Amino acid sequence: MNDTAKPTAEQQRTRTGLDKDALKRAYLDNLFYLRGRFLEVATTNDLYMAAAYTVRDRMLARWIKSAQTYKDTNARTVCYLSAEFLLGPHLLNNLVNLGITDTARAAGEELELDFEAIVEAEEEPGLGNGGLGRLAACYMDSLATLQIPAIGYGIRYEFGIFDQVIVDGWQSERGDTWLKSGNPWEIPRPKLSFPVGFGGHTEQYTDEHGALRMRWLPSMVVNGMAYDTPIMGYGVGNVNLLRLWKSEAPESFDFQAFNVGDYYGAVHAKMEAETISKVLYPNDEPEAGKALRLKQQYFFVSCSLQDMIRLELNNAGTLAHFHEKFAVQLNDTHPSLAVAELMRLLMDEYLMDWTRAWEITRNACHFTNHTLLPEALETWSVHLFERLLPRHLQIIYEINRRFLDEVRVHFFADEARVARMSIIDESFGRRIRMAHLAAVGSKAVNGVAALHTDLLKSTVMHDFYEMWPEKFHNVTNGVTPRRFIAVSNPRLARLITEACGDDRWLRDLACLKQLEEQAEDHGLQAQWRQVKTAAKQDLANWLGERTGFTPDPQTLFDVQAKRIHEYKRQHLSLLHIVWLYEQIKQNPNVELTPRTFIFGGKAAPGYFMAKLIIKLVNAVGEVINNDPQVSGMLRVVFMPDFNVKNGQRLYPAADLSEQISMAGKEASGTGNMKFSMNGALTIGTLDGANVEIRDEVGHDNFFLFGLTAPEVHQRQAEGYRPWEVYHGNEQLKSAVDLIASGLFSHGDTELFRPLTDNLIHSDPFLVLADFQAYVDCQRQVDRAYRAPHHWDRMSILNTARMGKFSSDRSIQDYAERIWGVAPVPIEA
Ligand code: 4GP
Repeated sequence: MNDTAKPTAEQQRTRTGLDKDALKRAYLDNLFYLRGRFLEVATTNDLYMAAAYTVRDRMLARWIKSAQTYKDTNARTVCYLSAEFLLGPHLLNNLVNLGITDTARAAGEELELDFEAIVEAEEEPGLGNGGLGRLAACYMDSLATLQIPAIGYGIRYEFGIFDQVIVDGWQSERGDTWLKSGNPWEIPRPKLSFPVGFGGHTEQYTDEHGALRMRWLPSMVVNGMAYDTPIMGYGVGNVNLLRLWKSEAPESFDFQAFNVGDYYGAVHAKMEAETISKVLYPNDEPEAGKALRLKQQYFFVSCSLQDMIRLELNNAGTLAHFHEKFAVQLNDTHPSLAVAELMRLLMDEYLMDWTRAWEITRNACHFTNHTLLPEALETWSVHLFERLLPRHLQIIYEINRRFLDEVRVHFFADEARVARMSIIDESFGRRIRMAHLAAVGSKAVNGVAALHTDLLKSTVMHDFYEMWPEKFHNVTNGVTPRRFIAVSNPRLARLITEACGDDRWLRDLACLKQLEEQAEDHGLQAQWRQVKTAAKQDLANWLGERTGFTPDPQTLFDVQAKRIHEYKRQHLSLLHIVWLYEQIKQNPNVELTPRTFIFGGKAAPGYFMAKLIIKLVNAVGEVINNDPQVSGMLRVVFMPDFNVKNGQRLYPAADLSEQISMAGKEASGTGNMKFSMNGALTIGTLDGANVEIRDEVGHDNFFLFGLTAPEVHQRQAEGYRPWEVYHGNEQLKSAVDLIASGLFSHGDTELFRPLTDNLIHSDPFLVLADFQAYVDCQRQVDRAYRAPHHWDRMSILNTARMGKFSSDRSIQDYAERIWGVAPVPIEA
């Protein structure tokens, strides 16, 4: 842009100023020019869109300045490759990060707009299943806030995670149509697109220097088109880029077919191409029809790497320093094809030799593992690879051949080890182990909490750890306090700022420590409790509107919100509830703290047992909530459609956070951090990041129960017999039997049998083994809640000691220990 084309300072102030009048003018302008509406006739969506554009306009100058500065300084850049980004609504988050929430509210008031309704109108982009997708979003927020140049690369799914509705107590899935009213945050880049091939064959040829080379002649090519979303840092000028790829048919797709009059054939090819970015796969699903998922993985990895190569060639003119320019982070195994694709691009397209290409690849990539669950450790059949990615298969074979030679030398003559470590699993039909590919092709491998990393090193990646101990790191997860305190819980944010004297804690969460000295202060405690009660009232009202049942905010809100999975053990909590119900029925005067149990979470559409657990929550709720004898003591409610937006209502309102997975199964958890930051106390096992949370908040301020990971291992090794536990504990037996009796299923004794039978006869996640410890621990919770000052003190201390669990700390860890990247400050 030459100087005369640049807007003047005055023009810029009116167009993108941050004061109230500028906001009002810009808002009406956007409503008029972008939506073609005036206030009196605008729909809620128009009003929201105008607000979003008004906010986006205020990010653009910073975005462009960031991009320009990163380019000019040739800054080392993090490329976060993730098949999922579970972003949550943008509007309020961007207002907070820009620091103009109050001004925007005031501007809205003067225009007589309903600010809350406008914020509420935003459809969140649900481009992730849960854990690792939400983590990616928190990391994007922290990267920008820490002023680290970064690009998030992923897929622009047309349909994200399904919407959950509850019909007759069962989960029912509805297609997520987040794009139907328009997405004001993204900028489409039709000219920024890359071809991605599939199928076909490879052939050898001799290049002009007489060297033998390979080329791949795919049988199908699709294009990946970029859609860019700005990611604002908090209180800084840095705005990073989230670049999501949409698949399209190449422009010329229809010519041939049209010439011979095959209109349908042409349209079919277009549809096939577009299918690739159509829908997010739900996880926790049994394997089926997954060729498309492999296509998705390759598609976004290839587009992203081609884009990085373009950037580097534009800037440096050579790829020799690609790995110095980019730190590529593979978010789980989904993008691990990057290892093979980068090799292919460097060798086949840019004619590098193997040694140099491997050097670059191995130094560019880094790999995070997010789960030890065997069913989540991705493998793909060699057969499928042959069909879809024949060139990559050759490259993987060659990587493996060279790698296994190293293994043979390192672990002298240990062929069993060679078979275990091979990228190709030969045991059940030949399959490619994606975690092995990622580990071999990466400079660093990390787990997401201390316990998880230890287990990674001692179990699934043990051989790799023995070979390359220096490659292994732990980076404990974190979450962004901007979204999960400031946006979700503005009352608490205000109180914290007041108590700390300033809002530095939002950029440096360790500052919350200052609250510690005031934890005993009855004045602060009273305000703290007021804030919690107000959040509980908000949630109660919302639940009342959605479910017809309004919980009483004076009761203890006991919340378990996360994906529904047997290892997370929602059914352990249910057994406790049923047990409590029996206690009250047998003795209506039993001394109990009145509680409302709130569950939220989606089950994978094909995961029967998880869906049955949802049905059981609702069934138990139906009976208990309608039993006048227990009303006032015990209530159960299922929050439908748990997503980022609804999570933001839940975290502030919880008194007790349930983190009760079987030890050794939850890699980290991040909900545990969100609840605790908002002053909930945790009841939990020594699993994932619970271990570190407990160490930070203090053992006295955490309700611990259950078997440890080594104890779980031992119980299972000895031959765990759940029926003995069941027969040996009368109260447990009676709770299980009550579920089986039909009391919660209108007399149907078959409905919940798969669940109760599974518990009694198999119980793979040791629900029965932990039952008594859990019930005993819940008794302690009950007593503690009846001592309000004591409880408030523990609650304040939980928030005060959460500094470690800011995603800023996690990103700082990655930056220093793994990526070697430095901030490039852009002034606000
Ligand atoms: C999740 C883990 O289950 C969870 O413990 C962890 O906090 C989160 O990743 C982020 O690291 N895993 C997944 C997955 O989401 O799909 O494997």
